[in-house]
Amino acid sequence: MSESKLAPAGGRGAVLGSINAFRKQGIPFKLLESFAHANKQTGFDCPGCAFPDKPGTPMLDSCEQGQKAIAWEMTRKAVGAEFFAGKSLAQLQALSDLELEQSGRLTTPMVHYRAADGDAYQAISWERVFDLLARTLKPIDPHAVAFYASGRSSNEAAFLWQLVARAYGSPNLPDSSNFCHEPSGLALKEAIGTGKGTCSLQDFEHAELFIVMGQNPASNHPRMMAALYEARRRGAKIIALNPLRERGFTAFSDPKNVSEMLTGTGIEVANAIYQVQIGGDFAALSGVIKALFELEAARPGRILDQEFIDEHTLGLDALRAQIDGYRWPELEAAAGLSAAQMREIAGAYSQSNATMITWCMGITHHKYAVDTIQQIVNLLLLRGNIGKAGAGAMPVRGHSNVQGDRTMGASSQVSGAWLDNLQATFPGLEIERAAGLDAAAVIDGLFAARIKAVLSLGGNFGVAAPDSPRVLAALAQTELTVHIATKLNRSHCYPGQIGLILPTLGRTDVDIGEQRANRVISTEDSMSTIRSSRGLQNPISAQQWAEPQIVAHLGQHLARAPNELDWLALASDYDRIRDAIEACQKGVTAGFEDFSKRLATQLRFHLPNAAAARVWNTASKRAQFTHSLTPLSNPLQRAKARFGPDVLILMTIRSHDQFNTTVYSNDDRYRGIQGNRHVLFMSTADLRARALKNGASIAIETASTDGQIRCLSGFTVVEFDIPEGAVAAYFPEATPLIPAEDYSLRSNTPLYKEIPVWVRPF
Ligand SMILES: Nc1nc2c(c(=O)[nH]1)N[C@H]1C(S)=C(S)[C@@H](COP(=O)(O)OP(=O)(O)OC[C@H]3O[C@@H](n4cnc5c(=O)[nH]c(N)nc54)[C@H](O)[C@@H]3O)O[C@H]1N2
Ligand SMILES: Nc1nc2c(c(=O)[nH]1)N[C@H]1C(S)=C(S)[C@@H](COP(=O)(O)OP(=O)(O)OC[C@H]3O[C@@H](n4cnc5c(=O)[nH]c(N)nc54)[C@H](O)[C@@H]3O)O[C@H]1N2
Ligand SMILES: [Mo]
Repeated sequence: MSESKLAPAGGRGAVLGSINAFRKQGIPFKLLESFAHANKQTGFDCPGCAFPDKPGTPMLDSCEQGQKAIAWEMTRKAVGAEFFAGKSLAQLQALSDLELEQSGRLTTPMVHYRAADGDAYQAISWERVFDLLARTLKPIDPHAVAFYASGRSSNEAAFLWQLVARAYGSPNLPDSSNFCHEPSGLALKEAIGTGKGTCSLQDFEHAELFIVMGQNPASNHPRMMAALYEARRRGAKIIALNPLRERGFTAFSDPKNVSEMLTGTGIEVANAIYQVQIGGDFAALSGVIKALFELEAARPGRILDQEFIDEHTLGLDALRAQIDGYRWPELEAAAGLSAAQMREIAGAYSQSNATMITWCMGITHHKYAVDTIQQIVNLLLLRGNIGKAGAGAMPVRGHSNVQGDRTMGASSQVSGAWLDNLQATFPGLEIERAAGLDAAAVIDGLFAARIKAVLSLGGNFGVAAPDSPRVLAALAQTELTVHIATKLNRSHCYPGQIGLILPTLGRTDVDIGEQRANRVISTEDSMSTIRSSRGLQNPISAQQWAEPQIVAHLGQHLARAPNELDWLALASDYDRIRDAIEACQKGVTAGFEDFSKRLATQLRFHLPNAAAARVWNTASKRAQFTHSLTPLSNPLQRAKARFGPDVLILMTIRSHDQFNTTVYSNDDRYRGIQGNRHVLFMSTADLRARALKNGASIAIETASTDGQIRCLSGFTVVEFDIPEGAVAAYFPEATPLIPAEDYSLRSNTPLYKEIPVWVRPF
């Protein structure tokens, strides 16, 4: 569909989308009403994305995607024992992701025994769950067990999760960050000494220029879209680097703007969209830096922030030498942009007094993600754009509490100081100190049958991982799989010898059940705001336990020594968990002093960010310009050299109607797609070169050298405004094409967005 025929992003469509979501889930109007009057400050943290919300705004705000996430969690539909009765695994596996999600909330603990007669999940009491877990896990080498966490749980649950794993003896805490912003944390930590974004919500009000890279905020961070819309209205400039002209950038209407709502119009939010080649960002940034050096040479002393550079940084000369070595034709070919375009970006950048660069998965899901993010930092440092109002480096996180999970130590790599603090706070436990396996290493371990058990605090590991059919099959070969989950998903359909599905409360649910005090939980958003969160809806089943309760019972049953810790007492009062968190953060993360008290009285507070205060916790105590040996080529150039001229580069992306592996519908309103998720977006030139017509049925095959055949048929090709040589398809449908062989350098993030493929009619 041509861009002009599409309605603007946001606006009327967004409001209708929210209303429909609640209606479809059968959520009573009365509840919605009480909900509408609740204030975000006292209600729950949105289970959608990690972009902060404005304090004081109502729970039902204008974010369509947040409302969808809430509505789908609040559904009154239930998946109880009756749902599973008589259903074989094959029958469960035959359900689509949408059907699994749509079946409702999990309400009863379920178990599947591979060896038993019959092939259905059966109900099991909580008591038996923990006996079974203790019996099964105790004989296994803890290093053969993985504790995966998705970023939806609370800080309190995540803290207990890593404590249980380490007390049991397993250092393996892979998490959804390994699939997501891992390169961002690593790159920032090395360059500026802080692994988190340096901006706050106020910075959005002061920035003069935003460079938005590899991100589709209209679908995935609508609250950021609204902030960009406001910024554009006040005169800030917005530049997007993206192979696609995402709808939010070309036309967006704020659902709060009545006249735009009534007329169905929107404003062009981005001043310019540069359709960079997939994986061409390192070259594009290098070109912009080269152009900036050219400007500086023409107007010495006027372009770079020399004072900042002298006082705060190291390494500019090496960067300059690297950039000088790049020639414009090479930069143009690798970036997929012209020298004039890169000079244009540099021109806009040189005129802005406060620039923020934001990025998401279009940057991190690549082989050279760490180097690319460090090139972002280089560009920012050249004009002192870190640690001043309206400026900064802003990785926009995915899951609502993915940043918090990491702060809580739910990661395979934590500092020695953290482990020391855990040990000192819990002297009765024997804390495992070894470095653990990340998600990529766990996948390898599953393939090699070294991993015997996988426990998941949320998420859909087998589908979120690359090479999903192989990972699901490997999960089914383990001795034990455990899923603490709100909703049914495909990973649950591939149990190990013993498979458990344990129903839990979500953010929207009132935390009742066992006697517990201070039942408010906390989360941390992408801008390091810790906030309290309290559910508003009564759970649909008393068998849904709160996450901290489940994890504490697990700890109690896995105890290596009697009386090592009274886990249940610890989880009986969430302030006790928070007091333990506070003790463990001493000397590790600043800002947790008086945690419980401040959470109760202030409801939200910020963790300080050293880099934002121009304190550089790097080895040199300076911000570091980084130069790298990254080859100046993009994935298409590299793939053509290996696989021949017909190869294309595939990126797997989200539609407007999904949350990660959770699919809400088969439509993608903003890209004009209806009723089909098995589509491949392709340029006119590539269609012609293959004598394909728009709408043709095709097969896609991965080009790889590992001997595995990965091929998907039944896809429809859609003519789209995308660079020649680049194609796009939705995740998780296209995930079986992604080899779990090659990962992002140093950060081990799967290469979800640079898959060499061939496309042919089918
Ligand atoms: N409603 C909703 N909200 C979400 C999610 C969801 O699924 N649904 N998921 C959450 C999570 S966990 C995350 S991580 C975020 C994801 O948020 P995004 O990163 O916005 O999600 P993707 O769809 O993966 O989009 C990647 C964008 O990068 C572009 N891109 C791909 N490759 C390249 C490249 O090489 N260079 C550049 N410059 N651009 C590229 C694509 O065209 C696309 O616009 O959203 C979070 N919020
Ligand atoms: N091909 C491809 N693959 C990708 C990506 C991509 O762009 N392309 N993106 C990657 C990214 S960025 C990410 S973050 C990962 C996401 O990977 P995951 O986090 O593993 O996957 P989700 O789909 O977010 O997990 C959804 C499930 O979480 C459970 N859940 C939801 N809320 C709660 C809760 O409050 N508590 C508990 N215990 N469970 C809950 C539900 O059972 C639901 O089915 O996927 C990655 N995979
Ligand atoms: Mo993510």
